[in-house]
Amino acid sequence: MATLQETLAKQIPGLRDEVKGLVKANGNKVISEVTVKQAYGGMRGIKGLVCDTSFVDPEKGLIIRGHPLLEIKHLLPEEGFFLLLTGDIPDKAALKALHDDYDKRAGVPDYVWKVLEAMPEDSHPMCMFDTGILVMQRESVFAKAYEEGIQKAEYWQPVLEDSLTLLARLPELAAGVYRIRYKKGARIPYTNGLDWGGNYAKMLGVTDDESFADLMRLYLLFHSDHEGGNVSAFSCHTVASALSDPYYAVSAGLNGLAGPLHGLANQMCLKWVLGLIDKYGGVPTKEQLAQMTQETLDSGQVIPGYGHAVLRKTDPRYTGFLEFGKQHFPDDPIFKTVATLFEVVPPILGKIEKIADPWPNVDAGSGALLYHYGLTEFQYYTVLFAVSRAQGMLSQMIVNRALGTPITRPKSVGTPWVKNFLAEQAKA
Ligand code: AMX
Repeated sequence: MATLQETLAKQIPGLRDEVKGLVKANGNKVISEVTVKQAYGGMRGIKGLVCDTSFVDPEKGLIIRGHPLLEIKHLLPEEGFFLLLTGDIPDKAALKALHDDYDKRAGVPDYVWKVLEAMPEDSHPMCMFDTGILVMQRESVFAKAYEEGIQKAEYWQPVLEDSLTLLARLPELAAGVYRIRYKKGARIPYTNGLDWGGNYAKMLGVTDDESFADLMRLYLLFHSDHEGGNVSAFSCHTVASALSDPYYAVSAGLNGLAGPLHGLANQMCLKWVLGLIDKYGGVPTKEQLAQMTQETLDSGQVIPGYGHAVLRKTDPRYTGFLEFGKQHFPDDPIFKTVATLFEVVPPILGKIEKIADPWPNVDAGSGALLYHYGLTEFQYYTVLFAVSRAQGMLSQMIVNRALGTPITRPKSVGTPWVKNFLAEQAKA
């Protein structure tokens, strides 16, 4: 089978023709309407973006290029990246070529470590990770090619180059952030010939337990993409649409991921669960969990790890993590608490009319698994999410540059405009 680069080069002309033809023949057909509520409400549900890498079905959850996530959970995350980008699962030779390519590109430059080591000790790991990415921006081959006058039809090639370099380096950067921020001793070097998730697990240096590497592989696959409209993907998309290079754009997306309603929810979730165990001196009973859920809601806070803007059923990513925990350490107290919350929280949230989705999302369970292996610094958890999500953001970016997607610029209106529009409508 062809390499990633060759596969894309073969696919792109046909993809361009297909989209061009679609728009030419149907450009004025309406696929979505916008209500006043949507305009004021985070544009929820408006179909105004195209994303071919993945789709989130409200009932079934994440579908990557037609494959429901739990049906492909055996894939390595880098196989998932190949799939996101091309729609094909790589065969052995194509995967080996990708691994060899990563091996050649790996190696976070020394100047990055100097910057990170100079940051204040209480810096958030997400800020350090993002900073590391931004500092490497000077290496962007896309930015250089653009300056030198590259043709629009070729943009995707240096964007792919930057993407592969970034992906090759992100596990090392993220592991380095962990070891610097939490004073874990010398950084552990990248190992040539080891897969992406296995390498990351090794460089973190948390445990030698091989099942931790399996968890990392699962984690890095599960968080990789969630269609185009979530905060990180959409932010990244908007920034990249200005032809900012992948370093700038991924960093922008990850700044959104660092919000507590998005990727930071996994940190918040574990903090909440640990607080529950601490309060009750062990695994709380169902009654105690119900009481604390109610108290958290009454204090005006959200229950982290529950609810979703698109999903209306249990997130299959949560189901996958729950299965992993049940298989490897069903009696771990934190895992047990997380599993019991699944029985307790949805009926309570389900009774609150305004909550559209009472079910657990990806962040409800992942932290308990990481904690079990000794990765207890939960402020760090969003960095793991970030390494994974970079694969989705970059795949979407490469496709968009291949298609020549223009700069993002929706129209905004003011409240007087809305009032006037409604008054005119009432008259008509
Ligand atoms: N606990 C308490 N209240 C919740 C809730 C939860 N888990 N989920 C939703 N609500 C509330 C909202 O805060 C909102 O209240 P408001 O009208 O008073 O502001 C109301 O219910 C309606 O919200 P919604 O339409 O159901 O959800 P949304 O699309 O606006 O927001 C999300 C989705 C994820 C931000 C929200 O469910 C939430 O805050 N969940 C907790 C945080 C979390 O787990 N985030 C991670 C999401 C997955 C990810 O990106 N990693």
